[in-house]
Amino acid sequence: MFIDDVSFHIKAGNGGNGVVAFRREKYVPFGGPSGGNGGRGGDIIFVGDEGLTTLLDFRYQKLIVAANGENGRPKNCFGRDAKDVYIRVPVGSIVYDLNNGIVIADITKHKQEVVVAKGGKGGRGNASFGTSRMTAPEICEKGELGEEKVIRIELKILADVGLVGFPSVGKSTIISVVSAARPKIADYPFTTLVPQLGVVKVKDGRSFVMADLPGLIENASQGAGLGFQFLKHIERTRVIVHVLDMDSKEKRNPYDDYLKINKELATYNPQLMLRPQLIVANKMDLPNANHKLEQLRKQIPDMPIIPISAYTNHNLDQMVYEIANLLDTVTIDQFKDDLVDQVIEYRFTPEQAFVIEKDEQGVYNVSGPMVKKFFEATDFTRDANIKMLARRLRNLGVDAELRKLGVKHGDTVRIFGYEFEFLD
Ligand SMILES: Nc1nc2c(ncn2[C@@H]2O[C@H](COP(=O)(O)OP(=O)(O)OP(=O)(O)O)[C@@H](O)[C@H]2O)c(=O)[nH]1
Ligand SMILES: [Mg+2]
Repeated sequence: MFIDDVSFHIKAGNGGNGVVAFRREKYVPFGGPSGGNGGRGGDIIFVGDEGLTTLLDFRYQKLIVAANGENGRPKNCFGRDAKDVYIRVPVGSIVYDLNNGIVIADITKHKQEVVVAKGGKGGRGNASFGTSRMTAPEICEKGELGEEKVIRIELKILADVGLVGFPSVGKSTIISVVSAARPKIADYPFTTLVPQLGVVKVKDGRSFVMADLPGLIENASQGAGLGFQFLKHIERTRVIVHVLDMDSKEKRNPYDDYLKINKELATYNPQLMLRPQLIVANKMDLPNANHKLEQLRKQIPDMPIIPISAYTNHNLDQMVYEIANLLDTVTIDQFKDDLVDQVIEYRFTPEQAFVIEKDEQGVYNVSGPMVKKFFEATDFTRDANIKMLARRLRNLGVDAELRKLGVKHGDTVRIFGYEFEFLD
């Protein structure tokens, strides 16, 4: 089965907590703070793998988690960092964050690595807070939470050239004679159910990747046949090779086929019509083929048409050569815009400051990623930690901003659901 669209949950590891501890050893006169830091939570990293061609492995996947970092321990022992989790995905995978629809990874190369969920940093233990003025700090941080996302992976296979055409025109036969790919070949429609990739070597040393795609029929762009699911795979090819059967048993005419397939491509995505196209007139060994080729040349005088027979291997070298020449005139970047609407490089949460909003009850709501980070790092069971949070918010400018907004002694300030009294 060919699976090219899956969604599931991912959760990177939380950072381990820092701890509070003091050294109390027999012969050490001044036992200082000795609580170690927590370890880092594991990242979830996607890696491009050219050996994979479908997302089948993810079919039953609901959740991928990375382990949490270990908590810090006394005697300055740091918690161990958790192992990162590496997940292999096929080259051509586009990863979306379903919360905002943004593309968080576009895996286009073998072994390309992208962190799709970042593990939390470990919290600091009290040993990290000791200074000459504060020799016995009772503060420690909780580990940062690992990122959690619902993602969708869409696979759009990557090939230089895509073979398109009606079923049974000979697409699979062509790829089988010009590359090492061995797809199933038969004279019934929709023999090919899964895109097949093959590397084609040109005699002059050039090479390119060809994709044999399942056959298209009229209204494929509306979902007829298998077409729709596979039309998207054409989007990422640089050159479209349009294969025509020059003597179809089904009494179809090559020119009509040509128009119909182009109409489906245009309906699916008008940008596809800007893609360089080359017509391959196949099955030239059949009796009526020469006559039909003459006609076709008159009907489409401005398009290059290459007559071949995949069956007798006639003219294959020329076909391969022409495809390679056409490929040399286009770079994938020319199509970048219509490939993925909005690609962003993976970035850590922007550490912007904070937002304060006053609601009808006169409560000041403080939010923002930085505040959230401090808040989550706070272990509220220790007074010293709460004081540290207050100090951090003050340093961030939260107090000053609250005052600007008119906060008074005794007013309520809400931070992520927790309410505090503002004390001046
Ligand atoms: N006579 C002749 N028959 C051919 C030629 N190329 C392919 N065929 C035959 O046409 C039939 C269909 O070939 P396929 O390669 O499976 O066609 P396809 O376009 O991949 O078809 P789908 O996968 O169903 O879309 C098979 O019986 C082939 O043997 C050719 O050059 N000449
Ligand atoms: Mg086929």
